[in-house]
Amino acid sequence: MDVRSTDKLIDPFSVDIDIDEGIMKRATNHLVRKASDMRGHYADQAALERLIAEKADPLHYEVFEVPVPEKEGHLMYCISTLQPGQVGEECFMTKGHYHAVAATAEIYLCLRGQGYMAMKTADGRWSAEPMSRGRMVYVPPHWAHRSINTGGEPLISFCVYPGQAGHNYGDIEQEGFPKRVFLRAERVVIE
Ligand code: PAN
Ligand code: ZN
Repeated sequence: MDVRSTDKLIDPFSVDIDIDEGIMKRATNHLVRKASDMRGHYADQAALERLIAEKADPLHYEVFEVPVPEKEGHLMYCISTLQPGQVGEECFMTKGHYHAVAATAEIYLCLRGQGYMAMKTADGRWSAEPMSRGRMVYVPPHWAHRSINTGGEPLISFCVYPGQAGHNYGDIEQEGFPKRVFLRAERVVIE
């Protein structure tokens, strides 16, 4: 089938990424999540409120995109940059989501930092893959995913996923993830 009959033909393009800073230059979409956007996600809610009050609602994570059409055949991609820190003993993390089209996978290539990609299925399977510079995590179709920063510097990833995937935050907000990642006496504890 001629793609031009079903979709708009777009021109090739390129983007510049600052791999060390975790910034996509001239990004047209820049999503910023602050600590206050994370209410309901951490075990210690009082610690989150203290962080918001005492550190002036600090930056939590950012996503940079130069978007492409959200259609089958395209590849959506972004830079995801998660700050280091803890809420109580729990390491900073992203909200996490299933894809709205659940049968779509994602590739995360870690560019900087240390952490985990926590993943779960609706029927209760759970997994955590370590993330560090040069490590690729494959998130299979139907797995919700959340990145977690266990290190002292930003956790930066380049992510690629099908254009039509979309994001479903509601289901994982209801279900939560079965395990959390903590730093206790400088040791990573997953429980
Ligand atoms: C990533 C995530 C990004 C932010 O681009 O969207 O890391 O995490 P949340 O979306 O869970 O807030 C991705 O997985 N896209 O599909
Ligand atoms: Zn995703």
